[in-house]
Amino acid sequence: MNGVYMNILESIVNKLKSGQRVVVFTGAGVSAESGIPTFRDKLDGLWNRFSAEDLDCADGFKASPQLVWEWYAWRRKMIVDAKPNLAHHAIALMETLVPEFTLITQNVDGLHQRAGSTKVIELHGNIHRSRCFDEDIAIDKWAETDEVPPPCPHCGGMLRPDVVWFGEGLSGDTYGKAKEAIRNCTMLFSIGTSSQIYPAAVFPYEAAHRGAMVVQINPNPTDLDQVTSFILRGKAGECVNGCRLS
Ligand code: BV8
Repeated sequence: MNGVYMNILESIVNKLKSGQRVVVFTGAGVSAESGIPTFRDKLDGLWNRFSAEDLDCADGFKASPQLVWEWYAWRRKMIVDAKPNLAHHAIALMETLVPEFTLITQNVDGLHQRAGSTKVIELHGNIHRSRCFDEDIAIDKWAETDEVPPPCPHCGGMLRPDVVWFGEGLSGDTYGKAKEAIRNCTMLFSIGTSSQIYPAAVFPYEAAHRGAMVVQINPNPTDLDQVTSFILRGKAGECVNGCRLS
């Protein structure tokens, strides 16, 4: 690693070591090295004739509940077969080393929790849970039948994934906790997100405007570059590992 990069890492680690209130904000890029396609990647095979926005909304589900359920089942199986990567593990380690730590993720894959993260705010829900489309109650366990989508064990209505679709509001409690963490943080790492989806995309800007050090980890430029203190232009697994506190 060249001297400039080492100086940047040193500034970041020193800030981390001086007992900061840290937020890590992640998007699909943090799971890319686990083999999970990002939303920027063309969906594989069967799905490459759809865009995520077609499938990732209540209208898409009402129009084709079987197709949308199968899309999520395909993603869920890929995620179950995947493993958390170095970035997930490094973020879980950071949680144990930093006195005040919050992980805010846009991802629904649960890989942060599988790596050991516990202080996780899942802004957009979790693909491993379902909700009854009619009663709107969370359903943790359901019988996979030959009906697709499977029936709600309570009322027999259709199940849907327990995720926030486009056009749906985030849960007030989840959004409120995230806002609180952003309001108080002195340092924010934005890792693997194109910062295009609202209202989540506002969080790093709010942190920067409140004077927090914002570090962006992304192999590609994003709009957030303009307000970041440091940009680590690389893959999450490589960069977060470079910021090892130990
Ligand atoms: C809402 C769950 C209103 C489902 C998802 C202004 C304010 C509020 C809303 C809007 C607004 N303007 C527009 C809207 C509407 C909309 C929106 O944001 N649209 C966009 C297209 C402009 N927002 C909404 O609809 C939200 N709801 O506001 O409702 C409301 C309010 C009250 C009451 C009723 C209604 C809901 C948005 C949530 C949608 N659900 N996910 C599912 O997953 O199936 S969004 C989904 O897409 C993800 O969760 C994530 O948020 C987003 C994808 O973004 P990223 O994670 O950043 O991934 P992406 O692929 O884009 O980028 C990956 C990045 O990683 C890249 O930069 C790449 O370079 C980088 N990368 C690649 N490899 C690596 C890497 N980085 C590091 N390492 C690597 N190896």
